[in-house]
Amino acid sequence: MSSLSDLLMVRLCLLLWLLVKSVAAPDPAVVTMTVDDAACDIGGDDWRFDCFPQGTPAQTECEARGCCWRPPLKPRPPSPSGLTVPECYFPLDYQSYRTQAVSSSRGHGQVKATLTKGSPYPRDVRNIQADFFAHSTNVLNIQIRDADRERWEVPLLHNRRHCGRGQGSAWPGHAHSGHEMGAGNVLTFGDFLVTLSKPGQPFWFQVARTTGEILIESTGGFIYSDQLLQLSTTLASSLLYGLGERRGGLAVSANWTRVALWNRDHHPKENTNLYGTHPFYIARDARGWHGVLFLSSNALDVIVQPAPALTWRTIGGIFDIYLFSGPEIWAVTRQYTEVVGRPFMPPYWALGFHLCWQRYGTANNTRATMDRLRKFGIPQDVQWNDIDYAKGARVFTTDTEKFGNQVGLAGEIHSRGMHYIIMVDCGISNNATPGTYQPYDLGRQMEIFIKDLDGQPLVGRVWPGTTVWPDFTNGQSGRYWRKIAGDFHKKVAFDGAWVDMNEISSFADGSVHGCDEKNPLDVPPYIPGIADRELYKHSICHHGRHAASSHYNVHSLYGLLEANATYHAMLSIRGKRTLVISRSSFVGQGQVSGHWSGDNSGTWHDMHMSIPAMLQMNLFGVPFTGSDICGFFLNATEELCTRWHQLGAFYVFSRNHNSDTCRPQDPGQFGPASAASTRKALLTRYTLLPYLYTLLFYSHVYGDPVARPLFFQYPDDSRTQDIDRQFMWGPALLFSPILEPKQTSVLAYFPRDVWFDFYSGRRVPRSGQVVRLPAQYDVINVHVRGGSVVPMQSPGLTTTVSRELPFWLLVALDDDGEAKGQLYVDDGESLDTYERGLYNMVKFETQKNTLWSKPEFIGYHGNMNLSNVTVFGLQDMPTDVQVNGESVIYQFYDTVLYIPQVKVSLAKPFNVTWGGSE
Ligand code: MIG
Repeated sequence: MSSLSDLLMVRLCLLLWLLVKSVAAPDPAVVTMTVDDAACDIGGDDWRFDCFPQGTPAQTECEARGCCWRPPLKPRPPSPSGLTVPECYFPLDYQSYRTQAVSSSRGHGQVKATLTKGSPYPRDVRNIQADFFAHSTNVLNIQIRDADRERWEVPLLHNRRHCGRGQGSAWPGHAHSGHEMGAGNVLTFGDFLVTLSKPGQPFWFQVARTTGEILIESTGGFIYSDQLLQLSTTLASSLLYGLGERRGGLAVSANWTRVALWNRDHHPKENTNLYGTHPFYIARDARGWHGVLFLSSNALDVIVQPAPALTWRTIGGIFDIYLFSGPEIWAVTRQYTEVVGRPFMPPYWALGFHLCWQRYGTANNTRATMDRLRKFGIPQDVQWNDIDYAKGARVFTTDTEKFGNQVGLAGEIHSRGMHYIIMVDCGISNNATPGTYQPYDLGRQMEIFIKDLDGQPLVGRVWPGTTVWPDFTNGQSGRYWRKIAGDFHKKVAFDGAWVDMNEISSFADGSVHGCDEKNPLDVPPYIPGIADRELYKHSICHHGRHAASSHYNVHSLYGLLEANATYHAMLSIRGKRTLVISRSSFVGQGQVSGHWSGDNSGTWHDMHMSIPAMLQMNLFGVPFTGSDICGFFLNATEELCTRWHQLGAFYVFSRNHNSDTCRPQDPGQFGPASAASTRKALLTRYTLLPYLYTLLFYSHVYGDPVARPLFFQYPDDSRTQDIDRQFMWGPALLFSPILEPKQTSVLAYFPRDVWFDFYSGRRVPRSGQVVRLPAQYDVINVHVRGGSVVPMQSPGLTTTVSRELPFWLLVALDDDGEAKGQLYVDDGESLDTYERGLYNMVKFETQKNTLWSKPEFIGYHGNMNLSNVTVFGLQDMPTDVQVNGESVIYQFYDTVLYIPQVKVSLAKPFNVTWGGSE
């Protein structure tokens, strides 16, 4: 890999070359195809930007594109994602657009540029307009549009101006951003310094922080054609995270990685596109961290190469790029979620344990699984039913003959203090007798379905046979969905919805009639490196018509739009918070739903991969995420399933789900030893729910990840960079699960800090290194960071019970004897409790042998009883312990102080002191 000075050299060369060329070059609109030899000496393989992503071209084909064709200087085998050093690459002087004019006004800079060299793709955009907006002090938005006509633009659910062409004044806050502009082509927007190309020069830009660090700089062959848009930029370092939904390690390797993004019903597998699209990365730079979002709903290739540099290549829409200045890593996720939307606040019950199986088949079998958990004393809050509840798999119907009494089942689940979630597929059967299936009849009447070219609903095939799909970009779709969900809810009182198959997934590729091979929406000139290299494979035709645009443009947004409609329908039907879990996801998904990682398998590898799957979604502002515990496909062994429940007990979204082809795998299926282990892990989870809920609250308000990679908490410790076998909840808890068979111990890395075993309070003797921890069959290692106050609660078998039990506090002291923490409490289900002030926020601080509570806001009047305080990390046994000045009983073992009868209300200030030795 190149050293820093090499990189600087290359950048300088590139810049000089561009300047020289821009002076010397003849007038625009001349399409020359001769390639200057010197322009092909670009300073090494790492800087080759692929000019022929279709495959390996012949030299003549390559040179016909005005590109350089040379074997790599150092040939290398393809990377795991199939890339290697391109033979055909852009020359240094590849000029596609020439700058015509640069202008700026407060908070806005603009470049107009004109095509000088046609790209190899049909329908180049001739005149482009690049707008640079200060979205806020720390968010810069770059939009490059066709100056002459409108193109597809992604409508974000939140905080987004109206789609419109080029007007600068855009959205609230814009006009007030109050940032000063520099002179000429160097502009200042809040934290950003933007340098733009000058008239006559090739179109080019660079974004740095005002503190000097270059974040991105355009390079390597800019293309803006109708169905191929490409922009390469330098990267500030080769350490970057994000770019999902993607299976694999957390960090994205800069060693020729291609991440293809296109929502697809595909079981999680490395190096292919999965259910969701999140073209967002967080990268290290010279000062800290910054983030970049490439907001596109069209199929994408993202290529990362060792220069380090990154290429965004998409097949529609406009260039719409957001930069987030950080510089702290947590600031990046806050800035990102400020733009794309912050996560919904889940109901408290959603934090409990969830259980599902695709093959219960009947209400009685569903009840039996809950009974089995009860028998073993295993907590459970939510019972689910898959599509087998529905008659002929038609959503919003219940199969009373086959499935039995679903209405009664829902009632019984509620009477147990539990909640009920059902599957809601988006494919609506079109083959029922007219007048018998309201979702179809009403949808036809309202003309709600996605249309084929002939104006009739586009027909594909899912579980109920042939189906059509609601168009959630249709202005009436919310009303439609609310009506059919609401009518069904009058019978079966479900509390949340599981939206599946919404990539869109169809068993008939394209439609029951296939697609139109000649239609460039179905078969575009270039298809990114997605599975099967076919856009509509296992989906619907991309010429399909939505109110907003073609399916070609809307496809990857569909799951977000459906989840949004479902979320709002459920809120209005129940008048309370709900839980929507969606398989397909897009930028901003966290506002309306959680996510599970789809059809994984019962293998140790899948279990391991569930950790980065959850952590990446947390970085994307979709905290409520987990994987099917024990795996969906394949039979999980007792050992795997036992270990998996230990890990899954600490997914933010904790659910065991299983396919219809597998043996049952609920936690009661594997005998007493396994059940006891699962019970223990889940009781630990339930004990920690007040802390988890507080984290979800912070996520709702600030967008902070709930489950966190170690690097997020310790970004300056390079040893945390690739850790994906451990993870944290917020800043206080560290989980180190067993991820391999036949182990009784686990290697865990402890960043330099104070750490205590959660169960015993014993301090981990060393940190800043890997430690071997015992992990018997019924143990998952959980550690608490010294310096934290963790709010807890006596566990119950449901949250309905546990919410009424007393709170506990765990005080883990750091080396100065200090600790801090927060507790957020509300009724767990009313809407907008924070926004309406119906909550409590209590802060805790420990200093000099005293724990103080500070109720900062009290607006909720339910259970706030505190019964126990435990302190980890004391040097000496106290001789007296007092609560609000009154001596109380206590116990002391080793370095741990237990105070069992605190008996105060967390809604009022109190203090606990453990004195004596001073
Ligand atoms: O084609 O509803 O990922 O969790 O059990 C399979 C049946 C359809 C896929 C989901 C899975 C669910 C299954 N669904």
